[in-house]
Amino acid sequence: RSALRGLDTDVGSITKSVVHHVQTSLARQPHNLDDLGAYQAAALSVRDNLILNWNETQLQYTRKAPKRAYYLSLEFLMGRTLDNALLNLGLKDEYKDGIKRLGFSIEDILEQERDAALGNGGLGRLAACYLDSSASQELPLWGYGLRYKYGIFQQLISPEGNQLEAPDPWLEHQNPWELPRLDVVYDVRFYGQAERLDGKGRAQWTGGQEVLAIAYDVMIPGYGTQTTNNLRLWESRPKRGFDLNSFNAGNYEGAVESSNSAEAITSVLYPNDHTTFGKELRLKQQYFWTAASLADILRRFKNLDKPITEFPEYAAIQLNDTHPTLAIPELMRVLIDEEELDWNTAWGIVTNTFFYTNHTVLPEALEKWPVPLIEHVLPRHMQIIYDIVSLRSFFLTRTLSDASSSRTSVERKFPHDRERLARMSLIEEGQPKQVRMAHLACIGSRKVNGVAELHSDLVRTTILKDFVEFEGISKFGNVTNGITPRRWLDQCNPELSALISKTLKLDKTVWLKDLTKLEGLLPFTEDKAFCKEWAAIKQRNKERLAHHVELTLGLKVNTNALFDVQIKRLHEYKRQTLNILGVIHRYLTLKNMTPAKRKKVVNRVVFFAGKAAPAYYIAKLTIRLIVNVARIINADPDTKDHLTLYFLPDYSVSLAEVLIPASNISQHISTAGTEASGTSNMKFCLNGGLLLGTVDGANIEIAEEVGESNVFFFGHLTPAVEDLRFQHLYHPVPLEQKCPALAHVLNQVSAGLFGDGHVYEPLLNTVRQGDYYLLSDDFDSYIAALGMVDEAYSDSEEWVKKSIRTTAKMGKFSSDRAINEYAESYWNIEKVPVTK
Ligand code: 26W
Repeated sequence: RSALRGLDTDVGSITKSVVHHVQTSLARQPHNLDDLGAYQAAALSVRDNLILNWNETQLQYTRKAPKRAYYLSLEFLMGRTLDNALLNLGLKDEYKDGIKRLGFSIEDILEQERDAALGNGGLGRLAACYLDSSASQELPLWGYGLRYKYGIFQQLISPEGNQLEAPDPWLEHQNPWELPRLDVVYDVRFYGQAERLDGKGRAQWTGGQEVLAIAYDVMIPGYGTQTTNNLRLWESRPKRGFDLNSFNAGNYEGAVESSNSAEAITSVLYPNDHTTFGKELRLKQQYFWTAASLADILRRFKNLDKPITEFPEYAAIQLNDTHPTLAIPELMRVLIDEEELDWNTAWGIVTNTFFYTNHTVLPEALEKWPVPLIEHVLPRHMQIIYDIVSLRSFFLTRTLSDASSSRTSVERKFPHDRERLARMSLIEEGQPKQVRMAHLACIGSRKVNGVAELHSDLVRTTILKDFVEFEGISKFGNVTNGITPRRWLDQCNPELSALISKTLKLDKTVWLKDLTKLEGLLPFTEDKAFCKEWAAIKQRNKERLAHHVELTLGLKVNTNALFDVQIKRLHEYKRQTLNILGVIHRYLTLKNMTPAKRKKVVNRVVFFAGKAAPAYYIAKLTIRLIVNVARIINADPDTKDHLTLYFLPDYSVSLAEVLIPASNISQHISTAGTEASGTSNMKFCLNGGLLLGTVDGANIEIAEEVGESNVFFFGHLTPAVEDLRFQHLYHPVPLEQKCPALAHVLNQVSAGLFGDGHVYEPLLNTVRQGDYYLLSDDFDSYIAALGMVDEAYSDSEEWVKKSIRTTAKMGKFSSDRAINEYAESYWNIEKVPVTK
């Protein structure tokens, strides 16, 4: 099988093609080549295949002119491409052989590739999974994002245990996976003046700074299809290289300054998630990207020669969180000022084009931009936002035909309810006034969704409650997140994938595209040989991880212990602190045991990995505590056979691909109601790791699928959280009384068991004072749940069955299911088979 067009795919031809690229593209000698060179040549050879499929796909899209969807995301956390491309093309074995003939090993070559890490965490990785699924499902979808020169920072850990940040120069060696499109260029304006022209809301925007947006295309191959979709990333360039007038006046610095500031726009990914900063450069990124993407989408539509009012019949634009919300006033600007449409027609088009996905209900993560900043950077857009608020259409119904006839306003629907008006306004009063981007995204969109059932309920009943009451519930849906089983099972766990194919007697191309087929594994929980093989693969994956730790940290890991993994961005709501305090509790308990008793406990190795936002002090302190706890307990001869702990630096997609298949249990322990969905929970379960978690996000739906007896739940439920926080504030109970076990752990840290206790006071105080994330309320049940994990793990036969059942019930969480829900119930797009 091969998805190739035109190129020969026998091993001989592949070898030839790689050698050809060594000699021509790289201008090097095949007999004098290192792994990096071999990687580059192999990548270029694979790329030739992708390009042919890409061309064919785009040709079909142009010819058939279907409705298309566009996924606007500031982050695409793609990871590595070569292995994925080989698997999707069905050419892994051929290239493996071809590379071997040239004297290289495919494993070593794959390791040469740097991750494309243009994202922070869940939101960016979700976008990457959705691109894979769109191509695999033959759906006409393009991604639009920014081509950051520097992706997420590289994390180093200092000897004291502090996180240090270093830049990520991922483009240092050429990137074979992108095609510069120097001919696809748009002007983007900033600053300047906006002058109103007439009473119809039209205006002219002039002056200021103009910047060029240049397109780079990244090919997205589908699995077992010819469809190869596109991810278009914009790079900013100065419109004029430098200002000759300043140069001639002897002002060299001034002359290069404008070029610096233009290039700055796409220079770096902002490394914070869940906190907003209100930085001008971030606002410029958001506008630069939405303006270029919309111009590109509009140009493509105009080639169809249809009336502009039909735009929503040809384009659906998905807003990945509120980051691209400026696309809403930008489309209004183009339609009114350039296309000269009247306001209502323009608003009708806008509200039939956009779709908004919310990814978090945490208040500090909800974007707000100061009105004076928008006025300064985007004066015309500020006018339009004010017009949406006051003048014209604040909350028209969304059908084009009756836009003007069925005009209703909040005031008319809820007379004299001034508080409601203030709550719903796009502008938050204060010093300065701020634009609430979630409100703008909501009223400017056809539909709004959350990313797991509980989260979507919270969106409907908390942050957008007033909008539900005003616009009706049917606009507010749910699409539970998903993950691509290609990368997150076949690629990262090839042995398990092979065992599944063998057992189901199905080619992997079948079950990887219909993941519910995994249910066919259920009867095999009774098959001893199968269970044994299942367990052996998990064991080998643990050894692979141990090997990685030895290579990178020089430490030997006990692979006979239970592997317990928590890997995600560091954040108080995700409660890594709960985990590390639990580890300390376990350590103290072990210390108090006799050696004979210790021998009876389940041995455990705990892994942490994750980055903290560079300015997030408490999160960084948590890393420091983890590293120093590891230093002490890993060296304690009394306990080190029973409990060890590792913080693996520089968490990435590639590291996740090693960690996830190796886990026995993974932790997803956010305070109830705070984690919108989580997606790594799905990845662990798909790889037969069990889940220890709170009743939050997609954990709930995972438990519904696998059955509560196969997950370890603990902690308070969402409805209790508000009351508990109220009690913390108004009826605080001393920690020693409320949770003595936790109080003892905190005291030991304070007393200096893990180095200078002083250092950790600010972190410990988040628990002692206020305890916003309810560690003291959940600690006892957390420890109890860990005990239940130990007990279950002791019964190794039953554990393997749980593991198999978990994998078997993961069908729902394929991103193919999710992308099809978006296609059908949101975007209204259809498959476009690509065949000649
Ligand atoms: C402006 C700062 C900022 C940056 C990123 C605020 C918020 C974000 C993201 C919305 C945060 C994020 O990544 N949310 C995660 O989205 C995943 C995919 O839906 C979910 O699985 C995670 O639960 C959610 O935390």
